Amino acid sequence: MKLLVVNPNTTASMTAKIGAAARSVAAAGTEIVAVNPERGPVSIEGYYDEVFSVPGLLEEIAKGQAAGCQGVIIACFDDTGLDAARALAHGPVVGICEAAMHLSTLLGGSFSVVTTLPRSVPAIEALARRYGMSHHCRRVRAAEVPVLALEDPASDASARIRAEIAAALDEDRAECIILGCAGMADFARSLTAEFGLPVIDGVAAAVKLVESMVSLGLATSKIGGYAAPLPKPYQGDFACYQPQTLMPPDGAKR
Ligand code: 5HY
Repeated sequence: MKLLVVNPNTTASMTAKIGAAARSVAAAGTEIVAVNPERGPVSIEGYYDEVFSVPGLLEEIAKGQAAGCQGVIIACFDDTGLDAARALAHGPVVGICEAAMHLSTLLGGSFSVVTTLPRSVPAIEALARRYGMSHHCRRVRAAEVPVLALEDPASDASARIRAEIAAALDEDRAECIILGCAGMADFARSLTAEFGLPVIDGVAAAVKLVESMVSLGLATSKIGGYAAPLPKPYQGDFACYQPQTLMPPDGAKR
């Protein structure tokens, strides 16, 4: 099978890291196609960045689907554009936050999330409520690490993340830790060993969940809220995003 992993920000080095993390857990028969949009924010830190990452995300999903991808992983911990992506895509679409939270509940009774900046915390808390995880989520913590500091080997990002995990163990009674940024994907295995509890990376969790659904022949239900977008004119610069343009009925390559 072929799965599409979309980093909705436009930082190629982060996309490469995410792709490597996805390939490290993918099954032998699973091809991972890791992409990012050409247009949009270099990192997603809060609601405003998030909105401007969605058009590029949807473009990449349309291209990936035309290239034969059977499932989609949204590799941003805000699960950016998840509902629109599910309406657009034919196969299953999973965001890394939702995947990590569900996987965590199968491993422990509670979790804390360690994300990047304080501005990202409210959105993740809202996702926990939306996903029915409020009674599992002990706390969403910020390590005070800008997203792109995770791309800088000279930064103190790793030390800050580990300090926040230690605080979560001391203060939250968390039985699992979830890494709250796709850019942390390469830390999970070493942190699990170092701290002696499940430290979950949403990229890996989402890849295995989408793999499972595709192998079960399951896809997003299209009879309700995730029904395919209705063809209609979109005026002005957004004409390229009108459903019949972005996803031509004949599935032609864009
Ligand atoms: C992410 N931002 O996973 C989120 C994390 C955050 O560019 N990729 C980003 O800080 O919200």
